[in-house]
Amino acid sequence: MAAAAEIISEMTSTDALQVIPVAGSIGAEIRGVALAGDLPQDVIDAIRAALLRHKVVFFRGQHELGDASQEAFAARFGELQRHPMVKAAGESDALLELTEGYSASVWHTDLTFMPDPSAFAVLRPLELPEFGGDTLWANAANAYAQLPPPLKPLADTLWAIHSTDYDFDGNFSEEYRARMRDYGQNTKKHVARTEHPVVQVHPETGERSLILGAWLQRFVGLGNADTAKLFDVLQAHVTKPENTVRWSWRMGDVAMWDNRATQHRAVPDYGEGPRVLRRATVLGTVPTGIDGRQSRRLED
Ligand SMILES: O=C(O)CCC(=O)C(=O)O
Ligand SMILES: [Fe+2]
Repeated sequence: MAAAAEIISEMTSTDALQVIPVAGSIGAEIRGVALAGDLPQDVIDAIRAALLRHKVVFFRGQHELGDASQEAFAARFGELQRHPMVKAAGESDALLELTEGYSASVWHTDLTFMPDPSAFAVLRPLELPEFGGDTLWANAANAYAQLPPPLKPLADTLWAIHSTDYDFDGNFSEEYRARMRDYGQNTKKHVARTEHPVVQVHPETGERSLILGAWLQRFVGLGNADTAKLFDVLQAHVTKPENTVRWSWRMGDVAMWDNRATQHRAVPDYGEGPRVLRRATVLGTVPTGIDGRQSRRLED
């Protein structure tokens, strides 16, 4: 693997930092950094650069990282975003806990029902099953870049309504829904609905990404049947295996992804668990389409 390693040179505190791609389209492991420490700004900048390029980065052996230091590390990349519906985990201020009860086992981009979905997420395991329970990420920028030419103009003009209806349609366990802040277990209610461009321009890289995912309820101007078929056509370009990376978790691992250029999902192949992870989320900006129009929250 040494040949594949990009050693980030011109930096002082980052001499030990290595960025090693782990798949062809997306994903790199970063070695030589302890996330629980008080990291110098050039290390944070190097991590951010690797993240923008590789879309998801992985760190091993971060056993020192706890709730507070996970939050503190994430906060180096921007303002923390609390989940709008789910209480923070344990004593933490802003961490979302993912357990067997919360099935993230469908492809999604986080928080797309919001007008300002997250920019970054930092995820670490607290308990892992003996086998299975991997996480997959897909490169949404490559998916757009590699769309067959006749599909590009179609995607370019599409907008979609993303809604929390998904959360109330039986997709999450009762245990999980019971943890939803201020909402009754069986309430069917729009907590948030937002209209987003399907092709979004990344605020930092300028790359275009195909943003779809589980909260996408309907394409604007199309009914449910056409939405379902067109969704499948576009989504297949995002999730094809060669556009993804699959991570087999070990204790001490940390994954961090750029939510503006990816989708991800858990693989529920580990029986009854236990499988517990905690996520810190960094607030993003309001997405912009290629014509410069921005996403907008829909009122009921
Ligand atoms: O449980 C997983 O592997 C993925 C969790 C997830 O979707 C998230 O942390 O945003
Ligand atoms: Fe997620």
